[in-house]
Amino acid sequence: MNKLTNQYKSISKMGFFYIAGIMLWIKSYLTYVFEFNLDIQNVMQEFLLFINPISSVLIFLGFALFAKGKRAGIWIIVLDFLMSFLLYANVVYYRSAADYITLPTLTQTDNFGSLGGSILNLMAWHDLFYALDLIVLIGLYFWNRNNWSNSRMGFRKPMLVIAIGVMTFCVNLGLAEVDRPELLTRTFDRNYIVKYLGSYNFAIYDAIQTAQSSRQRVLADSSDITVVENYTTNKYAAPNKELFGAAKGKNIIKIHLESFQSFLIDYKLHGEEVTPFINSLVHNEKKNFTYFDNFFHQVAQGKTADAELIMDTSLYPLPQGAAFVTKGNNTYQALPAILGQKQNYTSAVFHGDNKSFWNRDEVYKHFGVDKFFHAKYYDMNKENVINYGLKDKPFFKQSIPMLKSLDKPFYAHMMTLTHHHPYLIDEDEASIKPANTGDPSVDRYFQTARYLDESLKQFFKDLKEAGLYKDSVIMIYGDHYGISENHKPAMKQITGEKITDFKHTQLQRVPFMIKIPGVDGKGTVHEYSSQVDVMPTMLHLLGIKANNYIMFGTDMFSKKHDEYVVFRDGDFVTPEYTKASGKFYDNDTGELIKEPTKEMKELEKKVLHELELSDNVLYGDLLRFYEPSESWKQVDTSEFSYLKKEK
Ligand code: GP9
Ligand code: MN
Repeated sequence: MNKLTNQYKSISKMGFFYIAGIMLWIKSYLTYVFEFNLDIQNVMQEFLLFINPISSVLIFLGFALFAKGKRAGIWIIVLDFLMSFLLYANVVYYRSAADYITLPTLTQTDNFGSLGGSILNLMAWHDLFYALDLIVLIGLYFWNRNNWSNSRMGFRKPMLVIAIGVMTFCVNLGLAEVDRPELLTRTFDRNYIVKYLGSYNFAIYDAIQTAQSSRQRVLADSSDITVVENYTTNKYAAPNKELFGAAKGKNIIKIHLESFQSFLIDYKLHGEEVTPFINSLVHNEKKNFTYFDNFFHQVAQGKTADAELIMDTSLYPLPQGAAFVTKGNNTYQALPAILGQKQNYTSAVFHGDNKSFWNRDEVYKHFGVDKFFHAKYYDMNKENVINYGLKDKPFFKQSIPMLKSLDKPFYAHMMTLTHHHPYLIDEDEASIKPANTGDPSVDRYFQTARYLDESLKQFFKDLKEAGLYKDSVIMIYGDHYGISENHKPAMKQITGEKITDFKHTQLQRVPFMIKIPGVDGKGTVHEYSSQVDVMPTMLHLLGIKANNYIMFGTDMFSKKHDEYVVFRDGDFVTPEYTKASGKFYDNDTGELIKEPTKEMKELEKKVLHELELSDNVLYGDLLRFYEPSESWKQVDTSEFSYLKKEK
C-alpha cells in the first residue's frame, strides 16, 4: 500500500504542469467545438482549431514555473483558473450574444442588458465540466506538493517552455495567414480570430486594440472638432433647389453590388453583355435612373466595411485596418440615425453573413441602424451558400418578406455577397462562360457578375410585385474594386490597354445610380464624384440641410459640388488630371505631367489635409464633442439589439 501511494506521489512539478496544460488544452478545444459556432470549412481550419490552445497554455502556464518551490503549483492552478474563467465567461456571453467578450463590451454596462436579464439563466448544470480539471488539479497538488523541492526550478526550463509556446504561436499564425491572408491587419471578424488563434489570443489581441484606441481618444479634446467643423462648413455645397426634398418621406432601397467595377457596364464577353440588366438601367429609355459614370470608390483595408462607413458617415476610411473594427465604439452621426431622428425612418441592413463580420453588430448600433437581418434570419442551407455566405438569389428572395415587415418610411440597405473574390459559382448557376485570360479569378469575375445581374433583375421584379418599387428611391452602388492590382496582365487582355498606374487609378470607378420617384432621371451624368458624396446628397434629397453635420463630401447634384475625388493613400482624380502612385497624369492622354502646376500642388496639400482631419475625427472620437443641432440626441446604443428572437 505504501509503495502504491509513493508511486502516485511521484508526479513531479513538470508532470503537474503537463497534466494541467493538457487538460486545459482539451477543455478549450472541446469548448470551441461544442459551444461556439465557428463555421469550420476545411481540414486546415480544423487542425488550427485543435492546436491553437497549445501556445497560450505553454506561455501562460509556463510563467508559473518561475515561482519558487511549491508555489509553482499554486501559480499553475491560479493561472489555469483565470484562463478557464475567461473561457467560461466567453461561453456564457456567447450563449446570449453569439459573440465573444471584448473590453469595450465589458466597459459598456448597457451591453449587459443584452445578456437577457440574468446570467444565471445562461448557465447549466453540465457547466461543472469547466471546473473539473481544476478540481483534479487541486487534488493532485495537495497529494504531491510535499514531494516537491522548495527551491526554484532555474530559468532554463520555464524559458524553454515559453519559447516553445512562442514558436508554436508563430507556426499557428503563419498557417492561419496562409488560409486567411491579412487576418490581423484587416481584422475581419472576431469569429475568425477565435477560429484561427483561439479565445485566449483573441483576448490579448482585443486588449491591444482597445489600449491603442483609448490612448488616441484620451489625447483629443473638444477644441479639435472646431478645426474640422470650420473646414467642412467651408466645403459645404448648397443643395440644388429643384431636388431639395424631392425624395422626402419615400422608402429608400440601397443596393450594394459587391466588388462591382464600372468597366463591367456594357462590357461584352464572347459577344454577350455580361450585365444586361444593369446595363438596361443605365440606358433606360424612360430615364428613371441617373447614372454617374465618373463615380469612384475610396476604400482602404476595410473594403466593404469602409464603403459602408464612407457612405453612411461621409468620413474617409482609416489608413490601416477597418474603422468599423478599431473605431467601432466611437460616437457617429450617421445617416440611419439622422433619418431616424429627423424623419422617423426605420433603418435596416440585410446581409447573408455572420453578424459579427466587420464588427457590424457593434458599429451598427452606433450608426443607429434599427434592424439588422444577418445570417441567422436566412435559410443558410448548403445549397444556398457559397464562398462567404448566402448566394444573392436566395438572399434577395428571402429578404422580400422582411423588407415588407418594416415600418415605413424605411431606409433599407441590401448587401450582396456572391460576386466576391475568388468569384466562386456552381457550374449550373453560371450562365456565361469564363473569360480566357488564364488568370482564374479574373476569368470567373464575369460569371459571378452575371449572377449578380440576374439576381438584381429578379429582385426588381419581386419589388414590383410587392408594391415596393414604384414609390421607392432606389440607389445602387459598387462597394470597391474586384480585381486588385495583382492582375495587371489579365486586365490588359480584358481592357486592351496596358494597366499603368494611371490606368489602374481610372479603373477604380464603381457604378452609382439612383431613381427618385416622381423625378425624371438625367440619364448618364459625367460629374466626378465619390462615396463620401452620397450622404450629403441623400440628406438634401430628403430635405435635410447637410451643413450642420461633419461631412467631407458634398451633394452630387449641387452646382457647387467639388469634382476632386480623394483616395485614402493621398492620390486623387479630377476631371482633367490624376495623381496616381504619387505622380500626376493628364486624363486625356494618360501621359505623365513632369512639372505639376501650382494648382495641382495646392490640391495635393488640400487632399492630405482633408484626410488628416477625417483621421482626427475617427482617432479622437471627436463627434462625441459635436452637437449638429439642438434637437440632436447622441445615439444610445442600448436601444439596439440584433439578436434574433427565437419563435
Ligand atoms: C462580408 C462581406 C465581404 O460580410 O461584406 O467583405 P469584403 O471582403 O468585401 O470587405
Ligand atoms: Mn466588399
